[in-house]
Amino acid sequence: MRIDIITVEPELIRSPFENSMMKRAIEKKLAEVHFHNLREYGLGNYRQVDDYQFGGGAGMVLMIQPIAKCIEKLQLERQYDEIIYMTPDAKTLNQATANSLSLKKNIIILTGHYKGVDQRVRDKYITKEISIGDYVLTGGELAAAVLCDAVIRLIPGVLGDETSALTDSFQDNLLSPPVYTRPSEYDNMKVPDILLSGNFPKIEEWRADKAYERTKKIRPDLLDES
Ligand code: 6GU
Repeated sequence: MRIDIITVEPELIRSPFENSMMKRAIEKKLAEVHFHNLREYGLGNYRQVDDYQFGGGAGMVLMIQPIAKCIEKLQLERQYDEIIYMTPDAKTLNQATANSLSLKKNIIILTGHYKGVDQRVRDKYITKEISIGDYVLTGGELAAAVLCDAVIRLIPGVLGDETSALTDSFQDNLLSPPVYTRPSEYDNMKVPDILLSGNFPKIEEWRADKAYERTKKIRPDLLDES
């Protein structure tokens, strides 16, 4: 999978890709990530990328021409399955979206900044808009890193069996059950006997019950979805 990220803050977003799971995925050539500094496509000697909004109001808006130039240059080189715009005024990212994006070959992610991008960018180029939650970040860069983490870890071969994404919270719309490790007793708090019993069918049953219990208590809305 190839991901092209268009941003005005490439340095802000780089480090998650240089560590941990995403670094390994890139080293194994299961994912390829390229950063494009929007400023290099800016207008005039000052490489302008934003301007005041028509109609007045606080905050700058990213202009269409630099974004168009960058996207169209990329499109000359390959076909893109999705051109995604990260913005708080969109549907919230969930596991189903991450699963479906992990099957794509080439995607572009455009990150907004300031007041966002000129609406005509969204109308002309964007095929999917994603928010990562109901709160406002200063820019879409960190949100893009979150999206990439959620997607890249699902690419076959990125995770080993022992960390398989198939047992994650949300993969079946349930939160994960509690987990324990040594010691089996700490400060009078004991690990549930069932987990030490060696009875694996019973352990799986216990985990399923706990996952359901936890979901019902903390995120009952998940039980209503599908
Ligand atoms: Cl994708 N961008 C920004 N700026 N804020 C957000 C977001 C995205 N998702 C949640 N808050």
